[in-house]
Amino acid sequence: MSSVDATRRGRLGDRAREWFLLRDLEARAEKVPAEVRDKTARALALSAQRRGAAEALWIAGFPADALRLLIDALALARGALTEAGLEAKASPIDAPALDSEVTKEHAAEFRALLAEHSRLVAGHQELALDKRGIAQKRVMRAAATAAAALAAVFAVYYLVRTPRVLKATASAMWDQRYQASNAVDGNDATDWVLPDRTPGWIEVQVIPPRKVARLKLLNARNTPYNDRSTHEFKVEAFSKGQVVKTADGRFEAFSAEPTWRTVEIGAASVDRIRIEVKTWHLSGGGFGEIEVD
Ligand SMILES: [Ca+2]
Repeated sequence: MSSVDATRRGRLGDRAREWFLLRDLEARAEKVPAEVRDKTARALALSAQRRGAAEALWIAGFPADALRLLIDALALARGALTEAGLEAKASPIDAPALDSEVTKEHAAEFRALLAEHSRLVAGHQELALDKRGIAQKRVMRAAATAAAALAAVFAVYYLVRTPRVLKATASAMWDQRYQASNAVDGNDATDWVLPDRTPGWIEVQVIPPRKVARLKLLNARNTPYNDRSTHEFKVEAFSKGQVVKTADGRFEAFSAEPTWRTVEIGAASVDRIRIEVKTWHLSGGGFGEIEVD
């Protein structure tokens, strides 16, 4: 790293620190006695008001008076700052009396005076803020920066994250209220249910394909009827069309309470898992939820 880079980096660091801590601003504010600060702050406020009026007049087509008012605004700001010992005196500026006497050079001068006014006011913010005002400004800046950082983190998160989804299809369902998607909706109270006393299967697509350690199955209950759940089932996990794991399992009895079974899978790049309902308790089989870990 060159010394130029180091200096530049140092300057950036200083500016960032000042942005958050406002130490320079506070130190400068402390140097100005309270009564001087109040008087100067009032003069600067009046000066800002005149500048606004000058800009409005310029736009409305009264350039001569606009220029005079802006010169007046500038003189007011500079006079107050000179009195407070914060700025050097400047020589007076002349302005034409009639709009017809305003030239291109005067237009350029108007713009230059606006810039000079901004510089004077922005360079002496300490006069508009007491210690409490600076503390408030510091809090506002920290809060704004924290909010911006949080927004950036979320933006990056949503950009880079891959949505992980399970998509379910089934051989059949009792009716529209018991569709396959009920088994992957994250709601224990909704079931996928097969037609009465019929074997069948439900299949989940694992999007994107990933390593699956285990499958978790919540049995159906068909609340509030409590008349259906799976008894014996068979699991097949697939990767690119190949079966990578098979397992048999069972739920011993019907239970109106939510009942989970875990099936160890331990396979990589699983893209599909099929669960076959072989037998059932009471009127038919189904599942409340299917999860993969
Ligand atoms: Ca469900």
